[in-house]
Amino acid sequence: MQDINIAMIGGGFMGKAHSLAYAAMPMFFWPAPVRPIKKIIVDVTEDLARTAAERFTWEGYSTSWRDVVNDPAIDVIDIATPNNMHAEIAIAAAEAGKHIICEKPLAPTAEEARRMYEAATKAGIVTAVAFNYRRTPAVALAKKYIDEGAIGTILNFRGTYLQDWSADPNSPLSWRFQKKIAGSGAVGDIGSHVVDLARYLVGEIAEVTSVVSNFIPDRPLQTSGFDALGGSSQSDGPRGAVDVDDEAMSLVRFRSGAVGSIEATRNAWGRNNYITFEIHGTEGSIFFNYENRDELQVAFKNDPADRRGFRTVYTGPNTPYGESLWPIPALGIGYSETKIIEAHDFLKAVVEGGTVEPNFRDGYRAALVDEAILESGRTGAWVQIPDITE
Ligand code: NAI
Ligand code: SOE
Repeated sequence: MQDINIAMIGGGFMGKAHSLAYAAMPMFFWPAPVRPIKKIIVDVTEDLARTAAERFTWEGYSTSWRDVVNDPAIDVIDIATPNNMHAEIAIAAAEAGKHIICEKPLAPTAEEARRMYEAATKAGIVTAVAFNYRRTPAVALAKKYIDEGAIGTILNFRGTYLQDWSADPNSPLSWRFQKKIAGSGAVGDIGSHVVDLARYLVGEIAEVTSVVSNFIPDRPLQTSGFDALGGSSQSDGPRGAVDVDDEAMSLVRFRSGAVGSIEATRNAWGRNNYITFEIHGTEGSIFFNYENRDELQVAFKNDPADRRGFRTVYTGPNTPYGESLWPIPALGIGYSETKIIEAHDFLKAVVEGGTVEPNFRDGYRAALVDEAILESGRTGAWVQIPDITE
């Protein structure tokens, strides 16, 4: 089994998720395509980097992503920083010939995403963008049914990503509310996941029209050294401006002629990680809700009329990725499993010299859709998604 030396930039929330995925990948996928070696983790201060290395079991740590990107011992760069650093690190890593997995959204703007895609294409490296929800087995099962024609020609896709961690106006001014770091708000942060699912399941989006709103114009400045998502409510102290969107609702038209909607908000009390899609086709329908992620709801036109209706299929050993996960359906798929599968599929492509999806091309296309949603929110018009020339 080949060793692949990984360096990860950013030791926060995703630093934890990706570290766990590299450690667990060979336990699930055996024989594993590679042995992932967690060589170096990078963060902004000595203390953060050392703590991340110790906690997430990396061999070493650094405070200089540039040194690490140019280290000849490193094969793969994993970018898990806030969005504003993705492009600079990825372009340097591509120029150094490293394979790259980058967190979503690929970049704060489509222009930066384009530069990342072009640098990667020029370097001939393997890339992945971490839209991990595709890797939920029930989502992969939905894709299998669609590809097999089980629901016929797709007519309609209704997708949502609803959370409530920022619904309290006194929850802190995370970097996710600052345009210079995040690029956009709910649109890039969570709407992008729905855009990815829509592209994966239905195909390219041709045009969008949207309502994009901000309801909470300022939030308390953070006092701890860590970025907090929701959690602590602070009604005292200085506040800073929120200059990104809180919420977006879009109508979309796919190139296939199918229509649909995409909604994203982090202010929906009672919704936690409510990623849903309902897809209607000429032969049946599919419904998925990530909060019940072992389940896929399906309804087929050809069922006998007195039995027709949604039924639940639980993912397990006989559904996608089943042979590597747990031996009994509904034993429980978690967020970690989506990241473990993601790490497997990416590293397999690295060692086999292949490609994996979603990659930087997909990240760039998703960024174009995000940008069209935001533009339509400003103008009220339908906005077309430009073609990518290869
Ligand atoms: P975080 O704020 O928890 O962690 C980011 C880490 O990067 C921090 O430790 C920070 O100090 C470090 N960092 C910042 N600038 C750096 C630099 N120049 N060099 C080295 N380290 C640097 O953020 P989180 O939640 O981990 O988000 C990171 C990325 O992952 C974002 O792009 C976000 O959108 C994405 N994300 C994706 C998720 C998914 O489900 N696919 C879930 C959560 C985040
Ligand atoms: C916050 O909305 C967040 O951490 C997003 O950044 C992730 O992409 C999402 O999957 C979970 O929620």
